[in-house]
Amino acid sequence: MRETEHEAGTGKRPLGVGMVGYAFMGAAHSQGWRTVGRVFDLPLRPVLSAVCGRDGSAVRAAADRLGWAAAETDWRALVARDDVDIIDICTPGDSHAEIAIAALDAGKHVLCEKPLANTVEEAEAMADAAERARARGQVAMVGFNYRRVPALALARQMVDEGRLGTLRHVRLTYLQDWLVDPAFPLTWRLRKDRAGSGALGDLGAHIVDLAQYLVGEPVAGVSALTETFVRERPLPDGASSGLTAEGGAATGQVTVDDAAVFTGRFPSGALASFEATRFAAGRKNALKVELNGSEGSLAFDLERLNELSFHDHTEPATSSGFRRILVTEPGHPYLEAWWPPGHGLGYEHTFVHQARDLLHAIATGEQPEPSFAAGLSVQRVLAAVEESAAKNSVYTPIASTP
Ligand code: SOE
Repeated sequence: MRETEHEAGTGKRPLGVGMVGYAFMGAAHSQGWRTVGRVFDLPLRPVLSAVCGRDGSAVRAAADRLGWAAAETDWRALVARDDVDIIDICTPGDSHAEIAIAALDAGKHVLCEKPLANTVEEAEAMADAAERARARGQVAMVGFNYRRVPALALARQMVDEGRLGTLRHVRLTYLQDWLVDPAFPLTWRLRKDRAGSGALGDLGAHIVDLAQYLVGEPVAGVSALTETFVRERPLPDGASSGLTAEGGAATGQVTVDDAAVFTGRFPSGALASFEATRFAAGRKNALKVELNGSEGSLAFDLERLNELSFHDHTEPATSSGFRRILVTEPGHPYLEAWWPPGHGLGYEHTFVHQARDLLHAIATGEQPEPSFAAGLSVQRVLAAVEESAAKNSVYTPIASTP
């Protein structure tokens, strides 16, 4: 994107963003792009150049609502635009590979929503394209936004600093309840051809990525069970997004899992347990992490996202115990740029931090994390979970990402 007269001399190079998809994730990413330059001091300034969707009038309305300068109805036209430097992919998984590879091959940087793809083969092709693009100075990142919760970034720092000693157990659950009602319609999120898998790829992908991020190693193998509790649902009647729709009289088959429960091993010897479901009545967006090491433990709950619980096991047993760290201080990850000490953040801020990390990577030339290789590594775990579950929980080793 060319520097305009207005920006010349400010030291902020404008970088055009083109986003594909404008439903829930598109709205969350738009919020991130709109806010990041006002909060973080970066050498680059994102410009919301154009948003893309197939329905012309709906995408134009979304552009107005979400703050995009233009609307496109063909993602290829978006990729071809001169005022677009970053392609942000917020579509269902069945289109990730095609759009991301085309965008990278066209010289654009790419941010892609999670899970990276619907299959390992697609994820491999995407990681290859990202590697080729890297040699040309482009970056590619997966939208595992929970890495950008300050408390979880702090947890990672504490693991790196050795505050937990040798990790023994990691325990992650991600529970929601929006499918409990059997009348909830069969939206794209319940179709394998669109979404790749169900709770596994949608929620399990987040906790697998977090586990690998926090432990610093890829999962080496898994034993899994998956289940589809409601196998037939009403087809959506009229317009639907993944999470909201009205059901009609006709019904169809659910082709994804409703829940996945699995255990895993890390090469270091740490054991992991995971549970992902959209059937946990009363649990709205309940992502919990617990790490137990030889020197201490950490616990996190997304429903209390400004807090991290820490138990220092090197303290005397008579006075030690879990204590609450309020992750709201300027010395904590991302927080210096926000409000005065003690003022917490929320879900939406993770998308601002995600945009910040991508722009920082572009400005410095460093490859951002999670890279497409990290996304591929998660994809391999998801595939191993499905393979293990198909064999009634047989332990399934995972070839590590080179
Ligand atoms: C729905 O389950 C969903 O919107 C996921 O798709 C997101 O990745 C998660 O962050 C919130 O829940």
